[in-house]
Amino acid sequence: MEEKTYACFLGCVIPNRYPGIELSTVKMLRELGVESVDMPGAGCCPAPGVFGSFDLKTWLALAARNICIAEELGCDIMTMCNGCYGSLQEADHLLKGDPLLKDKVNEILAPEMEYKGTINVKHQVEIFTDDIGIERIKEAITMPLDGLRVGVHYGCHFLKPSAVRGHGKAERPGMVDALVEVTGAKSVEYKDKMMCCGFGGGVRTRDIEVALDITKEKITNMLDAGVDCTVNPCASCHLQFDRGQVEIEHIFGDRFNLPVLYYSQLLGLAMGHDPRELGMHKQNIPTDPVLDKVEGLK
Ligand code: 9S8
Ligand code: 9S8
Ligand code: COM
Repeated sequence: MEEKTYACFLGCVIPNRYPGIELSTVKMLRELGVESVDMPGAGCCPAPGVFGSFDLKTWLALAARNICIAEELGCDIMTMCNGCYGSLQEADHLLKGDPLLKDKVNEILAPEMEYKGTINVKHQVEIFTDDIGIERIKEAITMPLDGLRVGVHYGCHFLKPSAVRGHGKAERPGMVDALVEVTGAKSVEYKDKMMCCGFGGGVRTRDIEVALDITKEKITNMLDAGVDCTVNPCASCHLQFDRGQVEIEHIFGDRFNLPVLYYSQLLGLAMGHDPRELGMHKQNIPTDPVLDKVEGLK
């Protein structure tokens, strides 16, 4: 694999709430030969379901501004949140395919910036799968997570709209399941696996009870299938499942205690790292049950 450096797009949730997502991603990618650099001055992506629902022109110009920062760095963008990926990948796709739209956006960005269309936007899952590859990850596993039952949650924006994202099979994807299973864990099938976590499209902001009711249903479906934890590739889904369980207890009285791991945290455990090095102690729901389940962890 040729060595590659990505511009690391953090978005809002990771620096403000889940530093462990950045920490574990940057660490694991580096160990697997992929470097990343900061994006000075980057802002909100902006969130597709929130900004996009109000004003598409503003959404597009702000997304293009972030892409310009990576163009100046000369790097493709790496995202760790489906919403950030959704906004930046889609904005890039629209601008590359429509010169008139590009001119309009550049009028807004001028004179400070100009979108040129010289880089690509990637999701962490694509970097692990396509740049690094399952075989190379397999060689790096020193602490196989045998016996661990995982409920994989993909989230909506990574796969949809499928014509724009281009991963195919939006209803039966396999990418994250394969990345989970290479660690030795089992990706367990459960009811309505492809359902939203409840966060999306501004639902969480508009009506937290409706959002959490959806989250509660997803967690119940996973627990019914006998999972030990849930694993996601999206900072916003991560927040909705982790912080969401505290809010669910507060609003509905149900206490689930289902450990929530971001994908690179799961991989980090399998690559022999201590949970603290992966920022897992910074979360709301204790992740100890995962450590108890796998012999040798802790
Ligand atoms: S940035 Fe601002 S709100 Fe968020 S984390 Fe992901 S989506 Fe993009
Ligand atoms: S947050 Fe992440 S991608 Fe979304 S819209 Fe439905 S699911 Fe959870
Ligand atoms: C979810 C982002 S990842 S948003 O709520 O749809 O904007």
